[in-house]
Amino acid sequence: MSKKIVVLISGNGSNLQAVIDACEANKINGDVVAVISNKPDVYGLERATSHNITASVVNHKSYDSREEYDVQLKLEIDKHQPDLVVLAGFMRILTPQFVEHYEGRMLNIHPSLLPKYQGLNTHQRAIDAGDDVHGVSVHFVTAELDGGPVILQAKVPVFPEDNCDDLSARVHEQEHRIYPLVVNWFCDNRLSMQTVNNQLVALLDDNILDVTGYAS
Ligand code: NHR
Ligand code: GAR
Repeated sequence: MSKKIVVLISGNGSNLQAVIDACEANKINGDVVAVISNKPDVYGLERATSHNITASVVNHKSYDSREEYDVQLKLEIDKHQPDLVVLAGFMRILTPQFVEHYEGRMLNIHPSLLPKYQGLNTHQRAIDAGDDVHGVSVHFVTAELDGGPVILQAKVPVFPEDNCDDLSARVHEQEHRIYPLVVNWFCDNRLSMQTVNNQLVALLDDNILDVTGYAS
C-alpha cells in the first residue's frame, strides 16, 4: 500500500520539492497528501499547490502557548491520517505530547553531522569551529531536540574560503539526495525506531544503525 505523507515546512521547501519529485517519479512508494506551514506566505506552500497538494497554515503567532499550538497542528495533520510526518525545514520546537503521538513515524533533516551542532546556525558554527567536514543528518524525531536516532548522514568538505551561503548550498545538494532515500526506506516498511537493550535505535532491515547513521 502506498503511504500517506504529511510534510511540515517553515520556508522555501526545497526538501519538500525533492520528496514530491521522488514520489511523482515513483521512487517513493507514497504520496505527499498535505503540506502545512507555521508561517504564512512561504514559497513551500506554492510548491505544494502547484502539484495539486493541499496546503495550509497553522500560524504559531495565533496561539498563546506551545501546547495550544501543537494541539491545533496535530488536528490539522490528523485530518489526513498520515503514515509518516516529514519535517522539512520546520522551525518550531515540538512539545513532548505532540512528538509522542507520532512516535516512530516522524522524521527530521538537520543540517549538521549529529550529535554535533544541535539547534540553529549550524553552518556558521561549523565554519567558526574550523571544521573541515560538515554535513547533514536524517533522524527520527523524539522529545529531545535533534536527539532522536540518526538514520543517514551525508558529509561535505568545508573549504577555507567558504562563507555560510557556500556551505549551506553544498549541504542542501546532499539533503535533496538523502531525504527522499530515507523516506523511501520508511515507505517500503524497511525502517523503524525501536528500543533495543534500553536504547532507542533506528533499524533498517532489522539491522541497528550506528549512532551516526547508515554509511556515515
Ligand atoms: N521538536 C522536537 N521535540 N524534537 C526535535 O528533534 C525537533 C523538534 C522540532 C523541530 C527541527 C530542528 C532542526 O533540525 C526540529 C526537531 C527549530 C529549532 C528552534 O530553536 C531548533 C531545532 C529545530 C527546529 N526553533 C525556535 C523555537 O522557539 C524558533 C526559531 C525560528 O523561528 O527561527 O521553536 O534544527
Ligand atoms: C534545510 O537546510 C534543513 O536542513 C534546515 O532548513 C533548511 C530548509 O530548507 N532545517 C533546519 O534548520 C531545521 N531547524 P528547505 O525549506 O529549502 O527545505
